Amino acid sequence: MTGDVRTDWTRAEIAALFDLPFDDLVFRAQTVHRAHHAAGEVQLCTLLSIKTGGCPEDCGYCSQSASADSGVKATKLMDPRAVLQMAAQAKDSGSQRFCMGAAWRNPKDRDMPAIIEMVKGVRQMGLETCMTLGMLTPSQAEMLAEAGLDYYNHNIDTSPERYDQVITTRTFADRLDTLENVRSAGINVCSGGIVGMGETRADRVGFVHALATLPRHPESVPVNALIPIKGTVLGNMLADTPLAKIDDIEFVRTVAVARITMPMSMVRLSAGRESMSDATQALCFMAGANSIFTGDKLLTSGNAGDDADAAMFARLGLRPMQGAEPMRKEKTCC
Ligand code: SAM
Ligand code: DTB
Ligand code: SF4
Repeated sequence: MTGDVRTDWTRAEIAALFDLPFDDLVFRAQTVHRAHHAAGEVQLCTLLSIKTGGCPEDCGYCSQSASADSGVKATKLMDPRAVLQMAAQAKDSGSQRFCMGAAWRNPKDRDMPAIIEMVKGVRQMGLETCMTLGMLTPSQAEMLAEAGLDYYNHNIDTSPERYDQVITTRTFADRLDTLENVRSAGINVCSGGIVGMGETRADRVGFVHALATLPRHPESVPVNALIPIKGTVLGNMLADTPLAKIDDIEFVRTVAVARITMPMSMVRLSAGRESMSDATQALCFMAGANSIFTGDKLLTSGNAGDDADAAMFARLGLRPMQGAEPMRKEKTCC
């Protein structure tokens, strides 16, 4: 049960994993983890918001939506030279991957030359490149692949059933279309979602099921804990009902089920670490998380910071992953 990569998981099987006694679930996740990944190694990734705020989409969790009242100021797309400076700093602080995010529904063709310059420049520094720019057409995905983009992040965020309660300006199917365009262009896929948006256990089952039954598992699976941001629909809702915050053990369960169902993927403990104890994070690593965002900022929110992370790594005996993971670039169409 540790060697198989399966894309035929049923919801019932995934629900049964969630239902396991916690010890059994984490033991099984750690066993799968050790069959495919080096124990105690954690990949370090750095995020940069290359175009912040003013986004036309209405994602209920996001501070950058123009429909949120979060106080985030809209900026223009950064100059590629400024992006390269930030990437150089990330490399100096030991990061392996540089993830660039833009608050767009989709990139315009006029944005592509600057984006391509960023991809090429960051890659030349010896960092893995990741972009998250919203929906992509097949030709935009091809352009990014030609520029050498290693990963594209595009989250499914929640279960297919719950999607339209969180976002109304696009559909779950739109999300899958972009993932297919990215895959077909030969770019590695990074796709995950958010836990703690007031969803049910069944939604978490549906969320993992949607990822684990893609024709190929995403190479990276970010699992974010909702950062409840004031002025967003979900931030305001959770401020009114503080008990709705996700239970730490249920969060760890979600990480463990992602690890078991997608054994080869890098499972990233993403947003929300700033408010997690070292103990909860340790359980996430035991449950098979092996990637984090470093630094003191995500896109608009705070992150744990390098000092806190260095202390946690020392406390838990974790090691930063060295070198790039093997690329699996295969075009799936001509
Ligand atoms: N605009 C692009 C898109 O939506 O694909 C890229 C940027 S978007 C901010 C990337 C992801 O960040 C979202 O899909 C969501 O999973 C995550 N995210 C955004 N706001 C969050 C929050 N408040 N808490 C946790 N995760 C969040
Ligand atoms: C992902 O899954 N999480 C990152 C990255 N992909 C782009 C973004 C987290 C954003 C957290 C909220 C903020 O900083 O605005
Ligand atoms: Fe825009 Fe992405 Fe935020 Fe949605 S998650 S509002 S698409 S930046």
